[in-house]
Amino acid sequence: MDWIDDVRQGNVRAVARLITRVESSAVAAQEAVRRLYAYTGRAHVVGITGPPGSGKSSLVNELAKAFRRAGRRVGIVAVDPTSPFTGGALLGDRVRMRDLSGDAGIFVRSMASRGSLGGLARSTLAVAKVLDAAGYDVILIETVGAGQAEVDIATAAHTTIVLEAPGMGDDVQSIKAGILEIADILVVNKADRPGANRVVKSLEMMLHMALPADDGDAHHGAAQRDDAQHPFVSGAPFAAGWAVPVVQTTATTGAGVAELASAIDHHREYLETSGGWATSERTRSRGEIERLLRDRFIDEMIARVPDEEREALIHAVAERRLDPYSAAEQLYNFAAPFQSSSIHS
Ligand SMILES: Nc1nc2c(ncn2[C@@H]2O[C@H](COP(=O)(O)OP(=O)(O)OP(=O)(O)O)[C@@H](O)[C@H]2O)c(=O)[nH]1
Ligand SMILES: [Mg+2]
Repeated sequence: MDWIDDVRQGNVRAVARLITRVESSAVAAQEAVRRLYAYTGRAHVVGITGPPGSGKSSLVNELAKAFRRAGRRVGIVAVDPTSPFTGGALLGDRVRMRDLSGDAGIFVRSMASRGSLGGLARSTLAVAKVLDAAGYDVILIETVGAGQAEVDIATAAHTTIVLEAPGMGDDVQSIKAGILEIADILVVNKADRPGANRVVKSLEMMLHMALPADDGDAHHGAAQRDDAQHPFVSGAPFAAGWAVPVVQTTATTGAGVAELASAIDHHREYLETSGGWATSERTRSRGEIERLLRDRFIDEMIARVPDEEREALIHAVAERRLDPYSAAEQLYNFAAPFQSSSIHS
């Protein structure tokens, strides 16, 4: 039969095979998403970002186990992992047995973001869609919290978790102001370490200061993200609002992980009851289309403009013989692939 049926039935080998194909070629990714997209949209996509070494992988391991205990199937995508997932330890005995019978409850895939312009690997979202279509209920995407990756994950996920930990260059100053705009849930991991309370306090203070004077609602996360571009349809306000929780965890012992798992579930419920889920889907769709377009433009440009000419333009800009706008315009005109002028939706 067609691979589609195998993937939709959650056949682990078929899923693994398809993901390998999706990762290896943009054409394969396109084909896979085109055929599977109609079967996606059920999974809760959760992004986990934070500084290197803050415990993202350890926490994702523990979260996966917590969701498994609740009978949920979990897909994990780690972008640019420097620390390996624990593999065997990840799968509890029962899960491992089911894994053997071909019904794995946890699927883990690591990928490098190398070659991608933004922070997310090009194929990350396609891989997440394969897992969604394969029936994984929760998809955890780990990315290191740095620049574009952070922004990308926030537009790609329904729920964005930002991790902090004590002893990471430490102190309030090291916590970037921008995280409040992307975080739906803040986590202070390594709660067993000295200084954890101070990090919690700093975050709570930042949250408090960020709260607008009276309309304290309709403020955070997906709501705010989309609101910036598209005012809500009137009559569908975020009545209850979402108060960003600060959760303390110790990934090495599992302490606080159940609370985090339930905060994640609450955020989903909040999105569903507030209309935020649909908003989040639009935000995600917009972000993804933009990323795909950007990638294609760059690909097109690279394919059409010989390396030497591109390098010559770069040199000219570096040496102030040409300004960057003019260089970009030349490349754009060279590569612009537009021919057709009609759009179908
Ligand atoms: N004490 C303590 N150590 C922890 C905790 N969580 C993780 N660690 C340790 O911190 C180190 C980094 O953990 P990782 O899970 O690899 O962190 P990460 O954020 O995934 O790291 P990168 O992927 O490299 O950015 C490991 O040695 C963990 O064992 C915790 O809650 N308490
Ligand atoms: Mg990691």
